[in-house]
Amino acid sequence: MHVEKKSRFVSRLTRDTLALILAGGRGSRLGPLVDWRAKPAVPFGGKFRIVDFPLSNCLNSGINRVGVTTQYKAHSLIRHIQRGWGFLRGEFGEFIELLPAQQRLDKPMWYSGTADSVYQNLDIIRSHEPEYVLILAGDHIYKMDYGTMIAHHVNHKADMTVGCIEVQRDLAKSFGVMSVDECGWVTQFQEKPSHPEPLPNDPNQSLASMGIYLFNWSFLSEQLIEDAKNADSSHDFGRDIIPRIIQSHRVMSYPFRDPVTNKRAYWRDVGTLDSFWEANMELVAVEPELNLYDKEWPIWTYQEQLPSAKFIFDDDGRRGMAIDTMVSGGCIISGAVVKHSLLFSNVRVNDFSHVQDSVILPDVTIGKNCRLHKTVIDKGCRIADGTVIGENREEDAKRFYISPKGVVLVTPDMLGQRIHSV
Ligand code: ADQ
Ligand code: ADP
Repeated sequence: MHVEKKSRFVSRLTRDTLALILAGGRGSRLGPLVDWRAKPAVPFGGKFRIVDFPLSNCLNSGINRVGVTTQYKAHSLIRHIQRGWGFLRGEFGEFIELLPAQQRLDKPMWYSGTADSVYQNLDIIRSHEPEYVLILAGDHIYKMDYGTMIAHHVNHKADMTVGCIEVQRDLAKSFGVMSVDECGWVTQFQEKPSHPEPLPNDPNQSLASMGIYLFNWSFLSEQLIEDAKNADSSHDFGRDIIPRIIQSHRVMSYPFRDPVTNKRAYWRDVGTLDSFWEANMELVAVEPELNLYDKEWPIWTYQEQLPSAKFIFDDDGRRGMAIDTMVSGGCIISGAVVKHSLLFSNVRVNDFSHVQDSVILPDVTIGKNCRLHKTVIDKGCRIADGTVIGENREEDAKRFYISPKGVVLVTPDMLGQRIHSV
């Protein structure tokens, strides 16, 4: 197809698409980091929240009609979206709409599964008259042009298309695992199988669903109405809908590849504390796989207006410094050393302290003479002078949460510092 015609074809498809970001799951594998906020609202990468990634992907792909379904602990997620994403122009038909589980229809229930969260909003989706509905998870870090996926779907005349990526077979148990034929049609789909099917050409890899689904609107609506009548269904796309429809309908796969290298693209499910810590740490590498400095694909967010980061010699002439570290606005490192770490906004690190391999969320103060190693410090913590974390597992386990790979998570609740709002 001629290039100009092709890009007009894609932009028409993205205009005809409504995206729904599912942001209502419990996400309990992130431990106490999600005690008080939904997973998509967890801060990531210095100044973002996880949900900024699928939202930015939508806008950068030309999809300007987006609904976000919310339920558990939605307060900070809603506040973030209202503050940061209110710039779309309603008069041009653009919006980001919050869809809280509000017992619409006459169901006396919250959203029971991912499919139910869409089903309960069918009338709202219908009112926007989309041609295609793109369903996205609210908890993945990646940069993806959904336009090429929609074009792939339309070119194959599919009823539904599932975004997929190769993963190590031993990690595939936590995903939906699929098999495809030589043309890419999905022939098998198992949600979180205990023995994941390997790829035909590589016994160590499996093909995982990214939890990204594109549907023709009329087909989606029929399937959800059908599923809602089924008392045995858990109303989940991965568990119920996909395994059922691949028997009788055209379900296509869309392998997510880097548009430049055509190799497997960057995609991280930051669902556990270890994967959250690792994905943040990857960003401080000299050449991280995820380029946040890419002007062609900006990640939008809400951020407070803050002064620049500052590094101070203390009274004894001790140098405040940060090496292999990302330091956000409002931070002050005073006579302390920070190595291979990521400091979010408004972090203070005081004299003689040493921070290494750590992810420090916004508004944290680290006192004097502290040593922190391999930690995640939640928003708002005040670490007292002389605190040592990450050197003695037994001691840490008495007060803090330790992940399987030894990352120590500290929250304000663990320090007795949260002002209870209820
Ligand atoms: P999981 O990530 O385990 O697997 P799930 O917990 O259902 O699936 O979460 C998917 C998304 O939907 C998350 O963003 C979550 O917040 C949201 N969500 C979950 N329950 C919801 C509800 N009741 N209401 C609203 N939103 C809800 C899924 C797929 C797998 C796939 C992986 C990829 O089921 O097949 O491999 O995603 O990570
Ligand atoms: P974020 O860190 O995501 O910006 P907040 O710190 O503002 O979120 O907290 C999210 C929500 O959880 C707020 O409504 C807050 O009042 C509530 N919250 C946080 N901690 C507690 C607690 N210990 N008890 C009750 N509510 C809490």
